[in-house]
Amino acid sequence: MDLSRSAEWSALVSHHHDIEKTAISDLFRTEQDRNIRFSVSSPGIHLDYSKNRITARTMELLLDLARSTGLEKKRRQMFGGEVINFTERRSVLHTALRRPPGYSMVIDGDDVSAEVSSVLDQMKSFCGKVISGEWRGYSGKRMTDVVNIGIGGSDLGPYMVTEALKPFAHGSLRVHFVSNIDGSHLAETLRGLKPETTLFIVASKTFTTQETLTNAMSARDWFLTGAVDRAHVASHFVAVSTNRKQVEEFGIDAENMFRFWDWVGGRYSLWSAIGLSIALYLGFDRFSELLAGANAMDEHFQNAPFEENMPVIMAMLGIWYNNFLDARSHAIIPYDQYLHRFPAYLQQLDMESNGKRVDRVGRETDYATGPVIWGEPGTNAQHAFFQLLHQGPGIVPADFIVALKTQNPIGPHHDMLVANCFAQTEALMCGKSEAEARAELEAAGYEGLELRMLLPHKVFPGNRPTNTIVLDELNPFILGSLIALYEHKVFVQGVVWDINSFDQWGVELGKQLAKVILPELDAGKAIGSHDASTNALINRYREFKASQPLKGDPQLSMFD
Ligand code: G6Q
Repeated sequence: MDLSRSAEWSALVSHHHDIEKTAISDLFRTEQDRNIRFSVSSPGIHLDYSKNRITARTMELLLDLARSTGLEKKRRQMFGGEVINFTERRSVLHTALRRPPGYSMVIDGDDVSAEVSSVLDQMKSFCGKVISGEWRGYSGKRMTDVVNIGIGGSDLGPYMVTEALKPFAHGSLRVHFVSNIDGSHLAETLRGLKPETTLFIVASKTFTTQETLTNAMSARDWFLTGAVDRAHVASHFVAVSTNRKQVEEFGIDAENMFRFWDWVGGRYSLWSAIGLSIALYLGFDRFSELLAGANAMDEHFQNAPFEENMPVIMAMLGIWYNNFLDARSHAIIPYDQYLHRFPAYLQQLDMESNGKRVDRVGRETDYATGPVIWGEPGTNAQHAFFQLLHQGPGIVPADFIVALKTQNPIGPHHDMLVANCFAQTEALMCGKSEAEARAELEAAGYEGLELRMLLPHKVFPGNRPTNTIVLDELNPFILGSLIALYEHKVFVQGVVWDINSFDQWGVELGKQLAKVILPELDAGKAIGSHDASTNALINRYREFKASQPLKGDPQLSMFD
């Protein structure tokens, strides 16, 4: 289908011309029930999308477009385990990881549901042993610290969730995350930890990722500085992977390996055994609540009519701005410090899924696809980049996320946080007109040339769109739902843009590139096989290395 030449697309183009000059604040004046009409709820989550540049007609046309792309069928195909990730010949079944027990699904002869519940049982039993202290380290002590070693999808989700749900941790284990190949990440994480009480989770779907394997090997060296005997690795290193052979080659007992499957994409894997660090930190019951919350959103996404379907609505609003109002980025502003890693997590989820420029038949699209996702928690963000949201050129649609209940009711803090959140969305919508700015300046005693000089700088154009997502509370169930909401939003957009949201060839390239240069950094003679810039950079580093006095094994000296 030629999306940008379809009747549904053209209808949106002309509708945009019709309402281009309409201000959201004017619509509020004429539509008394606007906030009710443009709000939708699912268990624990309320989305108010009334502060958008939309009318009822806009939503009708956007949903027509969604329907015209076969969204209902493609949704069924995903949930039904069809091979929708066709460039990798894989099903996309992260939703099966959070289905309640008692359903049945067979893919390629494998009983998916039975496999999922067997790994969940293994996780539950392992978490029970580690948390209770039954699982002992080599010196007979219980574990106090868990270090998850993984990167990308094997890091961002669990890290974000454990940060978000800190108040729900049982408190007998600390959790740490090492992802970067920069040795400083590992060194700073291990500082203060003791080998005898540290449990490492090596989390890698492929078990071939350079960063993760190198960090794991260095962690094992550090561990052996205390444990000495390699046999002790068995009680301090476990693996989460699809690659049993590589796990065993690394020296991890297959007994201590938690499986998952190639039908779980890396960025969709926190629901699988990749979430082991979450389950250890919160306890298995809390992890189950996270899964139940995601499942509740799966149900909502599958069953709610498009008009009341939160992921569909958010996706189509994104398409409205991206494709019809030329907004190329989307901000995520959680008014919740516990969600400080949520924008980074969503960057991967969204940009790795929909950052694609060719459609499913390989043609370059003549329409924009995945926007740049960015953001930081409020209120901090207000004191930083909100200037651009309010007065910068163009619009940056933004999601404001806030919880009704705080986990830390200290004096006026939560009221102030909430007030700032609501005030910002109101200000972004209303702006400040030239007449209002002039009146303010005059009241402050400005006149003549000085007033005219200042005036344009004091005007806020307004009409800047936001969604407000109000959570009852940031708890495991609701966080699970919130994450699944964004997963499905990304899915819907991928369907409309006719791209494969589930491969990541751009990431695979990154896994290859450094392999060529790494050995050249130790070459005896100058490198000349790249472009002049790359050659010079390599040679500059080679010369620096050669000028350094020889040390012992750099790997071990880090832990001296
Ligand atoms: C996610 C991506 C990517 C991946 C990492 C880690 O969807 O594929 O972020 O998760 O590159 O890969 P491994 O888990 O295989 O180490």
